[in-house]
Amino acid sequence: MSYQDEEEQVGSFPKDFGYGDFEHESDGNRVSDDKPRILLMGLRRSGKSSIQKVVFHKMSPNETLFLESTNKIVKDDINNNSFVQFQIWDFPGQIDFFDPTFDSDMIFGGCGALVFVIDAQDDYVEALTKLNQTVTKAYKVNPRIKFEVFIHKVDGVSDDFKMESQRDIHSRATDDLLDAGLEGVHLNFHLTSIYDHSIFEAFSKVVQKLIPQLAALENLLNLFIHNSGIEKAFLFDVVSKIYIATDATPVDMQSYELCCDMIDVVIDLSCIYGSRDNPDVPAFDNQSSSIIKMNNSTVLYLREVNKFLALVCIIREESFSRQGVIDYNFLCFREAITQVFELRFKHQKLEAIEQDSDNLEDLRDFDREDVISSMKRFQD
Ligand SMILES: Nc1nc2c(ncn2[C@@H]2O[C@H](COP(=O)(O)OP(=O)(O)OP(=O)(O)O)[C@@H](O)[C@H]2O)c(=O)[nH]1
Ligand SMILES: [Mg+2]
Repeated sequence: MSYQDEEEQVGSFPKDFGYGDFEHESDGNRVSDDKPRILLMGLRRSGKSSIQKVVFHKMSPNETLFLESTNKIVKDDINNNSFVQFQIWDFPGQIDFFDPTFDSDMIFGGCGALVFVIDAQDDYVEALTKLNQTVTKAYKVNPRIKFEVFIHKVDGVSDDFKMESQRDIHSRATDDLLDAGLEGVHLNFHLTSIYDHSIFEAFSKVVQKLIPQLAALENLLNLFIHNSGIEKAFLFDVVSKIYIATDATPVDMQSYELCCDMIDVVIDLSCIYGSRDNPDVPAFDNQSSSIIKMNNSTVLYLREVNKFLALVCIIREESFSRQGVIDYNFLCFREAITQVFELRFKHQKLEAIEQDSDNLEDLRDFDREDVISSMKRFQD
């Protein structure tokens, strides 16, 4: 088995708006151990490469029709120096675990999440057998792997069929694992399609589980929305449009779609008009912000958090009349996020386990002490 580097230009991905300098930092064959790895596996033509190109390289879904079958493991470094740091390994569909060149210790050893893609428009019996083989093999090498099953291409099927196939795949897959003696393994299921936002939502959930600071980020978002009279807030990775954290209120797909669309509008407008005079000015910078008033008395509010992250909030119009409080609290929030970053970098340098847990304590303390006291309370 060999590896190849991701090609330089993929589909319609605009070169001027990507992960920039941090992209492809590591050299081709080096396996970087510090970054969690997400493996994309599944039968041939199930849609693995399409998912990777659409989510991380802005390829339009229709262009995936022309993708060639993958014949080697393709490594892609998603390294934007923020919380979203990992590698995606796109596997060929015909992978054979019994091939002596398949180094399962190396492949599954440093793996954070294994995404297994099943084509819902096809007969999935063979896919379930492969899923079982894959999970069994991977779990033996590394029991900490998060197993995520994407029931994919659900754009072409009815809602009833979606629900029925999810139920059927879920029960068969878990029964097969029990038969194989793997009681402790938990599979997460997601209904996905590259033709809508479901693939971004599912990938958001996969990526979030790999962010050790997730609890701290959620905590900050909760504090921010409660103190600012905000309905919902998402912290977005701007390039991929996956949300790396949100507050504790439930996510509804429509709100997520609205916020994704807002990012598109802001980036597109900035690309067209923002850097007209100076092409070196990035489309997203610390001046980036946007307010969109909807016709249902809500406001969408976007603010830049850092080079790669944006906060997008849904706010009731009457609450937005206190924009001063929201803006002030946003500055506290941004400052707190910066501190989480700094702690993260410190954390990455610490090797001893005791030191690690001390530092995690720091993170928790910092949430309560610093931020609560600095945020202004929103009052009706
Ligand atoms: N309708 C629909 N088609 C999709 C979706 N995702 C991928 N496809 C199509 O599925 C076909 C196969 O996609 P690939 O991404 O090449 O599949 P793969 O799993 O990488 O295949 P191998 O590299 O051969 O293992 C392409 O024609 C895609 O356009 C989806 O969500 N819905
Ligand atoms: Mg492929």
